[in-house]
Amino acid sequence: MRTAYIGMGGNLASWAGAPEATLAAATLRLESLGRVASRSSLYSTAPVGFAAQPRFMNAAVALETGLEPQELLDGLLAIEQEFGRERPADFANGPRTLDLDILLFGELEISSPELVVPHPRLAERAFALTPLNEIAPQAFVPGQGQTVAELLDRLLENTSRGESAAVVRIESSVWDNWKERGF
Ligand code: PH2
Ligand code: MG
Ligand code: MG
Repeated sequence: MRTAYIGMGGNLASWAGAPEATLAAATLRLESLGRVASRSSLYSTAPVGFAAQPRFMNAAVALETGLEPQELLDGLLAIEQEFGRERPADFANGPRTLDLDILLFGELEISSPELVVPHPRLAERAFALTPLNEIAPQAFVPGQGQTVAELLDRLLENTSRGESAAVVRIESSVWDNWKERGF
């Protein structure tokens, strides 16, 4: 068994409802791939990469799993599809119902055409590092030689003030009660 840290994001409604409901419902579906050992809070985040789209909801989940990396990736892509994820070939950072990314997979380093772990842009992305830091500050990020908490400190030092609206923790009863909604 290993612990995989999954970054979740979305900024379009799905059949489950608004993005926070999609993330809650997707967490339930993650239990088909392992055991959800912990979850971060929910964050409202400014879009990165392509600005003219709604804000995202982001969160991170620790998943204890016996799956191999490619099996986990296949499972995550299938869950994205269940929630209506579309992938236009010419529009990489556009709006989506659900994105499930493997941020870390134990201390594995993977570099295949389908999958790169740790996530190659983790160290640059406060919307991924902030929720991850909540549940795994001491997790070691192979390739960076630093922990999650150290990477987030470094990122925030290099981020100008005035960007405090970029990642905002949100109270959400749908997210808190993910097991009770009965999606
Ligand atoms: N995901 C992206 C690109 N930009 N911005 C935010 N705020 N949150 C995301 O999850 C996100 C993004 C590509 O996966
Ligand atoms: Mg992503
Ligand atoms: Mg993705």
